[in-house]
Amino acid sequence: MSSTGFFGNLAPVRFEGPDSDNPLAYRHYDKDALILGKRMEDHLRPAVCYWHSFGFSGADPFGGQTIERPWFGDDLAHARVKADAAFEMLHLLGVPFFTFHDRDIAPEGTSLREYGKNVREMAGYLQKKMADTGIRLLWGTSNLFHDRRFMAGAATNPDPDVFAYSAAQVKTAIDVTHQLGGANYVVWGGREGYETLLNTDLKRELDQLGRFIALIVEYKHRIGFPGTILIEPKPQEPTKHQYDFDVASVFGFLARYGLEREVKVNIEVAHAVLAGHSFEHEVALAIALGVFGSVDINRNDYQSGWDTDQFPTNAAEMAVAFYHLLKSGGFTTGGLNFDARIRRQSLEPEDLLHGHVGGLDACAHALKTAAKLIEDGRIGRFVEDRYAAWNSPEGKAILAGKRTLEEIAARLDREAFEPKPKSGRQEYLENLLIRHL
Ligand code: XUL
Ligand code: CO
Repeated sequence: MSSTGFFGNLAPVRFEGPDSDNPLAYRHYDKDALILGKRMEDHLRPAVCYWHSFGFSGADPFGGQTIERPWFGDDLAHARVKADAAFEMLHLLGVPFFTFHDRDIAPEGTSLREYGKNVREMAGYLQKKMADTGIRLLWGTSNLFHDRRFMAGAATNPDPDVFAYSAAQVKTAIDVTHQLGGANYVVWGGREGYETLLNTDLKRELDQLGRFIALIVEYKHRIGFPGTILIEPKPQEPTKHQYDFDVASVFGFLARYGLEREVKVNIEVAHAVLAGHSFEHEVALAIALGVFGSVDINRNDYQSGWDTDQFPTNAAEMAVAFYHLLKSGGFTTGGLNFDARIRRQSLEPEDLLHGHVGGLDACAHALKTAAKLIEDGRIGRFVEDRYAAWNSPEGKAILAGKRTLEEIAARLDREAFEPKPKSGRQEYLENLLIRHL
């Protein structure tokens, strides 16, 4: 691959094993190593995101740009330099997937028509790079939150013209995601929520959003896009309340609009934390409800209260989620997207590599730990034993709806038994997890 010069003489990152002291080597991520009979890369399906990695300028609500990039600029020439650097980084990291918003890959131009033309032009540019390198698209998405036209929502806007504009923009984004063989298409409702109920018709906005997602699903089937449509839950920020709050509320929303078999969730660790949940809770619930799709593996600061999108570092925490994921059979179309950004003081190109190397290594470490827990089998057996009594004829009859409340009460009256509490053994189970780290 020809070098853009941006990464200087940084060499491709290699697996060197847990004893390596090289800060730009993988200590756990060994993509071809077999874990439970499957390559590590095929388990994790890691992806670099375009927006934070190549779009973040370091700006925060208190200050402007700190990070300089040769591709910052609003024309197609800059967009191509950005794409060159992105593919160079994917190559250096040895990561198989990337993700993007329409706005990340192409300049907006002066009209929606020009925007669409730019997005299609850049998709063609990316397609050639993908063919040359074998790098694939985990998902595409559309940015329906940055421009001021979306300030009162995209699909949930009081103005149907904004709904229509958003639909047209999404159509192009799905078209190019399909063209590039994307494994999924993500919907994140950045402005789909409200700032105050004093100006909001909640029911109407939910109906609008339900219709919008249904339009996407209908279109996907019409064009034969084989990927999964994903919704990414987030409780708040930028709006005070986002309708796709968490996995439970997204499931309720999908069920209300008859979409629960068509759409799955893209769970972000940082958003789970903002919702007051743990990452493993969101993953386990999505699996239980049959809507698990993919993961944005960036973590959140536990104190900040806003979305900090940091690279993951805590293998022990992630291992619990990965354990549930592995038990459910692992990813199908989904993967681990690093929707993570370096800090605003991380100015050097190599900081981008440090973030991804450490993040991917933490994920690989968590995967290995989760696999060991499965091989060990004690946690699995403990949970099975814990519910074993439900396999009794009476337990089965209750669940199958073959007992009324009166019949159950009459049995208690007849048999007059006292249930016997059993230890939940949490400390023992937590120690098993730590031992396998
Ligand atoms: C925002 C967020 C988005 C989505 C894609 O918090 O996570 O970047 O992942 O739109
Ligand atoms: Co995200």
